[in-house]
Amino acid sequence: MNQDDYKIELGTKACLVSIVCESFEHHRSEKETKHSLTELRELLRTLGVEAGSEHFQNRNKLDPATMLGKGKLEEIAIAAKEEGSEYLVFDFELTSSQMRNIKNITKLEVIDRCMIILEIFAQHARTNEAKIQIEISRLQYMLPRLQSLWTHLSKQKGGIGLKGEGEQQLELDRRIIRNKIDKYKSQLVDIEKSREQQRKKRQNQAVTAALIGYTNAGKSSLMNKLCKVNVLSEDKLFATLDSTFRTLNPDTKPPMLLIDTVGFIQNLPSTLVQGFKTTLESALEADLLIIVCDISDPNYQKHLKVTQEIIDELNIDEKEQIVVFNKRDKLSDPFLPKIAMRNLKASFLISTQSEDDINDLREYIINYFLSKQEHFDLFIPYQEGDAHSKVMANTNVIKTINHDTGIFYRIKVPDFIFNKLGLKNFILAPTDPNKELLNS
Ligand SMILES: Nc1nc2c(ncn2[C@@H]2O[C@H](COP(=O)(O)OP(=O)(O)OP(=O)(O)O)[C@@H](O)[C@H]2O)c(=O)[nH]1
Ligand SMILES: [Mg+2]
Repeated sequence: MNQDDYKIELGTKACLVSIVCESFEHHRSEKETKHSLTELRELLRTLGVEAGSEHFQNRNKLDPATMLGKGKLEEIAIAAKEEGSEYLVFDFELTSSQMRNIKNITKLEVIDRCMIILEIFAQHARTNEAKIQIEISRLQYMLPRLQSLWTHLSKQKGGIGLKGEGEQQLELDRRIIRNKIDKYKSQLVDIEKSREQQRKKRQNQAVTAALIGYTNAGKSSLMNKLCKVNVLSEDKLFATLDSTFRTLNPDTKPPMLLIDTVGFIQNLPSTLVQGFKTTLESALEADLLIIVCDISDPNYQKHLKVTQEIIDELNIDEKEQIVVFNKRDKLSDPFLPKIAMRNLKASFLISTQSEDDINDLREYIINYFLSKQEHFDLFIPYQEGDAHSKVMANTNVIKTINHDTGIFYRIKVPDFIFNKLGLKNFILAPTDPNKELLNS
């Protein structure tokens, strides 16, 4: 069996199914369940699958075999067939046997939210690393579910059962998949090594801010506008699956870089969380976290919460953060931003469509980084041509005063850069009377 064999066919239609049950470990209120179903609808749209009717059942007790009750499933199956839905998409992770049992009752193809997200990720991955990570996640997801996937396949291929030869084949497939996972993992180790080298290089030569936040918040659009470049931004969930670096301001020294990252979503498949931590690790190197949030989304608070949870999980909660509330052009309630921004230390309300907003934010970020740099006062004799070039090329010159024998400089630069420039001998002593010149 090839993992590409099992795919949701594009252009098909699917019914959305969920449950409200307090004894379910992923229990959500009825309101949250409905919101999540709306998000699932968006995920299906992104994948190119038509979303049909939505169903959920309120239950006191779970049925571990089928989650929802048999009667309810039969009722959903009738509605699905009537509207032409071939799939039932469950908004939570199903086990292999649950999938099989539900399929037996409904006679419809059964998939879950995880599989939808995995499919979207697979469609959108661009770099080799992202592709491999998603392949690993897909295989890990498939491994315990092979049997039910096999039933689906054998039906597709003309009803070959799963007896005898089928069982052997299944075992063989499991082994092939495990081997593939191992192979991909070792490829990833190699890629991560070279990524680590690039990261070290960048850390020494640049300061970075990472754009992070819920999927579709507008991170890539913001990156495009702030850096005046073109990173793919689309009204699709998970348009960006790789970390992309761009220069925010080429005139500052060292250059300031922005990192665009993969979007977050609630209930990310557990197999993907691990894989994608690597992609998000580029945020680990950032000096500043810019959390982007679509304030026009009714669930913006939930989105912020999910983002904060992932920040905590990555152990980067100590980093300095600013929150950028985006899409203010879509807001109708003028009080909402006041409420949203009330308890936040540094926050902005912007629209990526407003040039003024973008300019203000860019200025804030640049000033933030400049404020973190240190002042150095230097005197460099004229004959030290090399030192003058280093100052001009690697530091932000705030002030210069020409003297008979050389130049006084006041520069701003992070100390880790200054220490490497070999200019320490030219630093003016704190008591040097010429310091007054630079202060004036
Ligand atoms: N109305 C409005 N739409 C915006 C604004 N900013 C971005 N968008 C739209 O929102 C959609 C998503 O934008 P992206 O920049 O792709 O979002 P993202 O956060 O990078 O999404 P992922 O890569 O999926 O995580 C696109 O259709 C953008 O055109 C804004 O300020 N106002
Ligand atoms: Mg993006």
